[in-house]
Amino acid sequence: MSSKSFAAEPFALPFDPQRTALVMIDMQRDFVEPGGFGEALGNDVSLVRGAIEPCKRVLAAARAAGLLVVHTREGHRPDLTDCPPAKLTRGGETFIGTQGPMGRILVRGEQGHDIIPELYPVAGEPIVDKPGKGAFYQTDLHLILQNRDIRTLIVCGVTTEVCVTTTVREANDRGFECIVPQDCVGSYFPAFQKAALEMVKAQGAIFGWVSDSAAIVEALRA
Ligand code: C5J
Repeated sequence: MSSKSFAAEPFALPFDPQRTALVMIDMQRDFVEPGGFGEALGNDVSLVRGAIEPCKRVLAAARAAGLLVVHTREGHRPDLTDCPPAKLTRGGETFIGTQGPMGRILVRGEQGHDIIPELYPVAGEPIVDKPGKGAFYQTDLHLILQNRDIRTLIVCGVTTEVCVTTTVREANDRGFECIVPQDCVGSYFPAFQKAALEMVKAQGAIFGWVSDSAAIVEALRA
């Protein structure tokens, strides 16, 4: 057992840096910049942008500590054959695949689908393209983590109550221990942010731990 641990709620989480990965969920222009999918759905993207700077600090610390860093992107093939009809026309409106200021919304290869420059992957960091909210669904993320014998996931990104906690739930069921730095995740709905984080750590870490960027950076540097 490693002597390192993350300060967290509901209790400290021991970790081994060689078996820990940072998973950066969907920090794409489509979710955090005006003109993308998030805004098309009627959201104020300024609400999620507060996560960018803390994510930058955790990303830098993870890279310096030699952690595996994985980035995910939500989006679809240009012909939308991997987009379920129910997702395409959710709420009676069609946004996915339509033209926006950053190209076709939530379509792979378009400017809006790309990761924001502040958190851009560097060579050697896998990028996992996912058609759904969970990062394990119809992707090779599990295989990538298994091949590196990863056990602990630091999960950052957007949005907290959608793709972040869907992924944490999927990971927990697959035997990973997940820690979510609360300032590194963002929601368009402050009440959902609060409730989603409460749910993660409730009942003795029912599906994960909650911490913050300062505690993660400190533990990675120790
Ligand atoms: C959403 C996501 N909110 N990345 N996607 O539709 O959370």
